[in-house]
Amino acid sequence: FNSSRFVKYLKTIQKETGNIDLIRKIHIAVLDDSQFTLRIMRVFFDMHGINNVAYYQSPSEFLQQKMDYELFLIDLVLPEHDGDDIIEYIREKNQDAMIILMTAYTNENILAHCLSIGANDFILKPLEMKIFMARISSCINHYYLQREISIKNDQLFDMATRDSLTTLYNRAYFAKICEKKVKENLAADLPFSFILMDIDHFKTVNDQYGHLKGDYVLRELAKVLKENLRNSDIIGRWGGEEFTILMDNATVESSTEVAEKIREVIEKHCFNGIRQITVSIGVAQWQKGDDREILFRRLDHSLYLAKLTGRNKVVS
Ligand code: GH3
Ligand code: MG
Ligand code: MG
Ligand code: MG
Repeated sequence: FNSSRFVKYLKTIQKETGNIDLIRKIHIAVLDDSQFTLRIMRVFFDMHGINNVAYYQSPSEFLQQKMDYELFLIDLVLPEHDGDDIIEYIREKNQDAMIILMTAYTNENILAHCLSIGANDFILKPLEMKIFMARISSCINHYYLQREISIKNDQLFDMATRDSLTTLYNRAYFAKICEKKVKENLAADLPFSFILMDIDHFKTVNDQYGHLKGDYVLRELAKVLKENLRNSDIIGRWGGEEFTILMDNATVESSTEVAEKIREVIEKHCFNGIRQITVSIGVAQWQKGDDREILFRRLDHSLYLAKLTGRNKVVS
């Protein structure tokens, strides 16, 4: 066969279906120094209506691209480059992409090496359309499955660690991060402090405006906290209308200042037609010999004093 006869012959072969719709959605890069192979592949893809394909004949041109394709089809034997260098390069830039090697070269050591450094599969040349499309389908299915699992994993993690109303960390996860942070701060010999905050007379907000408006106040208050704290501060929803904050690198003085600022911001914040909201706050710095229980007992006590002595205030 010369190349045009081969192309004609290919067109007579019954179209392979597989999961073509999925393949049409992704971005594909092909790198092969053979014009003939590129032409064959274009025919394969065109026949299946797969148009999101970039064809590269020159490795140096290919290497100038962003490696943001989802599928790479890479020739193993290239001028001035080895396929395994290219695979390593792609993998370094793109952890998730599928990489399929195309080769007429069947040295088992080289193929095994390529798979071990990041290729997902290989296809032997000469390319046969059914096998070619089936391999790609199978790789893409795997790719989508992995991606779905990873998205679901992230969602599960959020569900397990965050409070669904405010999206702040829930109590269990806040406690877990604290354990880690406490160790880090103690090892670095840095001061760190905790804030415990409770909304004043929140029950009357629910009674007066209804539970949904009460929920809105909790969400809005969480937003105010996020906006007024540093990224390194860890905010958790401790319970119903109680919030905790762990402040890195903060003495009792500096965290009391922050608590006072937050108290003021909340006092002045407009909660969309709902009466003025105020909070009472307890502050405590971690001291030598503390454990979480001792520290939270001190925090609780400070908060209790803030409530007892008039609310809308900070006690440390
Ligand atoms: P104090 O100033 O002494 O803290 O008074 P308070 O009314 O805020 O105190 P209390 O702890 O008695 O009431 C807390 C209220 O918070 C009771 C509960 O119905 C309400 N609450 C707890 N979680 C939620 C929630 O998720 N949504 C709404 N809307 N209300 C909640
Ligand atoms: Mg080649
Ligand atoms: Mg309370
Ligand atoms: Mg309260």
